[in-house]
Amino acid sequence: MAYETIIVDIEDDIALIQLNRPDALNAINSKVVEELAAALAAADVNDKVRAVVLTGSEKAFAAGADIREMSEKSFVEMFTEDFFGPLNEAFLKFRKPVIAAVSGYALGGGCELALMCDFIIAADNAKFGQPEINLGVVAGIGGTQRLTRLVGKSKSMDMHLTGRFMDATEAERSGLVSRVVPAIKLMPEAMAAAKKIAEKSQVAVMVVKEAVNRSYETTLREGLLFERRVFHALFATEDQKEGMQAFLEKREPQFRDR
Ligand code: DAK
Repeated sequence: MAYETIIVDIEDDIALIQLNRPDALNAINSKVVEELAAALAAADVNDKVRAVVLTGSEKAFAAGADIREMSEKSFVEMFTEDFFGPLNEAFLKFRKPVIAAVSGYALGGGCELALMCDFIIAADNAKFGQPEINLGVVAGIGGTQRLTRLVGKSKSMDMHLTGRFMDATEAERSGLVSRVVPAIKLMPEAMAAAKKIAEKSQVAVMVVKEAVNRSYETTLREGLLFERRVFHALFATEDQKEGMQAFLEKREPQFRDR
């Protein structure tokens, strides 16, 4: 499918989705939302896709929601159009792993888009921020919730209230990103991580994603029970037998997603 605002390239089990609005620093408008949701839905049903890497440009992962598009909107328009709602839903529904490869600005909705991914690999030039306060609004697609869970109340309040940017070093120290690499190595690193995931049993990969995400939704006791039960359930798969047998035979496992 041809898209206007994103580029999708599927190769070697990985879907690489690149935001492509360079003139607006990849600001997220309705078309981006529509196309990202469509690309994820397509990747979900495509057996050739085992992991997704989402990226932007060197200068900007995404500089936020498109201020030009939303500046004149009324409450009724925002509400009835459910502005940005479909993007959140598309990520919540998507069961394969998504890695955000962030270079440059990830601000406002751009930071929140990265936070919707399963983990973030950042280039050393990455800058994260929730500067909506400077526009007289507040984060609207997860910033006050997801960022707070990752970096804690104090730092989240600081980011949302002052609108300051966080560099890659601080982002890694705070638990916002999983690793920081030199900008030139960002895409090889993200693609290699996706490739590594693609080699695993897809059933186990999807279970990991569900179990980790469950930790945000439930009590520790319920989460531990959920984890134990899915661990038990994986013993019904051929991949569990193959994985453990391969270890005992000192060879690489051949997973078949069964
Ligand atoms: N929207 C539209 N255009 C943007 C943009 C944005 N967010 N960010 C940058 N651009 C455009 C600029 O207008 C400029 O366009 P031209 O003037 O050349 O036509 C071009 O990109 C280059 O930007 P600059 O000239 O400003 O580049 P600089 O290097 O000088 O500065 C910057 C880079 C990233 C520091 C600066 O552009 C900047 O501060 N951008 C705005 C960052 C920002 O405030 N982001 C938060 C946006 S508010 C919701 C869910 C989510 C949201 C809202 C509602 N619901 C569920 C209801 C999210 C809100 C936001 O994200």
